[in-house]
Amino acid sequence: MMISTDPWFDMYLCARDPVVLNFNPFISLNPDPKEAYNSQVVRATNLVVSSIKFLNSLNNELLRPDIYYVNPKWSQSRLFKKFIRLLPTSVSWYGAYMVNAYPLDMSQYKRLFNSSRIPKLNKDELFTNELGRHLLVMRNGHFYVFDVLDPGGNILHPSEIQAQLIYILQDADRLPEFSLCYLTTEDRNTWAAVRQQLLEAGNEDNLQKIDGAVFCLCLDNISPKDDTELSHCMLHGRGFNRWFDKSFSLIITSDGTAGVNFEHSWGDGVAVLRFVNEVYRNSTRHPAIVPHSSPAALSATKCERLEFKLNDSIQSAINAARMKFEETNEKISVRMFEFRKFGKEFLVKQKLSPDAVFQLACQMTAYRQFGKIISSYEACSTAAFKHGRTETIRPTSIVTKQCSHAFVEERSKHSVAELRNMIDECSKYHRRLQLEAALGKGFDRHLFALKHLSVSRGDPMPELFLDSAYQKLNHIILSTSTLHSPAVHLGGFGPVVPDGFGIGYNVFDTWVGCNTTGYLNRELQEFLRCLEYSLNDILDVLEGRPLV
Ligand code: BUJ
Repeated sequence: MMISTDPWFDMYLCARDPVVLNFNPFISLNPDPKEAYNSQVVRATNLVVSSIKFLNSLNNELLRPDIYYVNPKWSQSRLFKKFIRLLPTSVSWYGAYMVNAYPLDMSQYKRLFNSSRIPKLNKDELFTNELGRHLLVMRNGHFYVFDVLDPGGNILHPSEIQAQLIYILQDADRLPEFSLCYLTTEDRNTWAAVRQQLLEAGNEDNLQKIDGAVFCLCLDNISPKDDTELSHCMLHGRGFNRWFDKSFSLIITSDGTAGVNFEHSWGDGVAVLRFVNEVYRNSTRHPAIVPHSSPAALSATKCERLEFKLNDSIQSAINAARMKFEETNEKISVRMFEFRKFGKEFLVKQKLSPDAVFQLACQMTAYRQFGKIISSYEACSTAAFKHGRTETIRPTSIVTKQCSHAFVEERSKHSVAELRNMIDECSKYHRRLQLEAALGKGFDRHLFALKHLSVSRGDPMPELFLDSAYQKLNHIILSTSTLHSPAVHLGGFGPVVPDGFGIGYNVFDTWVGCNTTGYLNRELQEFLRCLEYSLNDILDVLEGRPLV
């Protein structure tokens, strides 16, 4: 049976570009505040245990629902929690609605664990094995699996998980000649064909173990020296220690830095962020092991190293994938940006929307750099709806164009009060766009659905979709996404077009930060230079100084 979100799944699953860089984003975690808990094995063990606790809560339907609170203070209120708990499930939604709290769709969570995207010719498939009880661990390009749950759903003792991880770190001391991982960086049709060869060569059991594992833990043999290196590591890594098709991979570097790289077709940032928040909180507040905990004796459980049968044809496919991957990695730049002169607190006092101000700054920047407005995208969750995924907020509008034009081309023509007024208008308008998108009143998914209907009926393509304006609108140069969380250190994703930028950002309490990616390194650098200029201009006007 066709369900209403199938076309959106198809959009992802039919895409033939590699998932790495083109689709998979990453979110990296803050370090554990207790310094000594950040060694690779301690952090990995604690995060694995917290992740499995999350999985158990999910499976036992004990996970608190995701709720959007119009008045966030309610989220902390015991009275509210008690009130909701007492209501029968059939009416709990109405109870929450009465106090302006809106339960969100959580249907994506069923694919968070035990899931993989399987490459198939022309359209991939999503696979989930709810019965899988084993963890997939990658080290130096080798694959290991061991059970982290017993048949009754009990978590393996943390000291045993610790022992298995220590064993794996010792065992995988060198790289394999051919690491299968590179195949998951391939374009999807090529990978689908090689996967078929792998199956025919007798690797079915191993592939099933990978696909159905609870998740993939990547124990990396690298200590990133700064946030740029960390972003490269989390976004694409070196290819040989990732399985990019897994619903998510928890990556832990040698210095205990943790992050999640996730495949995007099954779900969106909201579900992954909830998971990240919970495991960060649980692993730091209730760590399963402490730095001097002794690992269990190994005999209690079994850890299996997966050995693959690779013929000449598969080996050359791995080599080809590796070459392509390394070539693409050479081209992608990651640049961090920090603006320390204001943040959310200042903007809120100015009665402005922090998100709107950041987006306006991006619009001004593009106007300054390219001399025109360009196609821009801000991701917005539509989890308020059943099976909701995302809508696009279009930060480019008549008001942002006028404001950008005034700031870039007519710097001395307008009074400070006039410029301030324009910023206010942009903020108001952006708030409206955000609300409309979240409430399903954006236009992008509407047009997407109309196009889908037309194609599925075999109609000739309506002119609208062939129009150059429509093409331009969908050649997204500025692809942006934001998230706020005390658990998150960094995040990022690749550009969606070869001449575009991927911009993960956050307006923090006292500063503005973004992590940007792009294939055009010089343009990306210039963008960030102009962004700083734009934010300074905005600050000048907000503090009553004329533009110079
Ligand atoms: O729009 C969609 O349907 C999904 C989008 C697609 N796209 C990434 C192309 C916009 N997916 C998401 O929005 C998920 C992105 C998850 C990562 C978000 C990263 C945000 C980074 C915040 C922290 C930055 C701090 C920098 C400090 C220097």
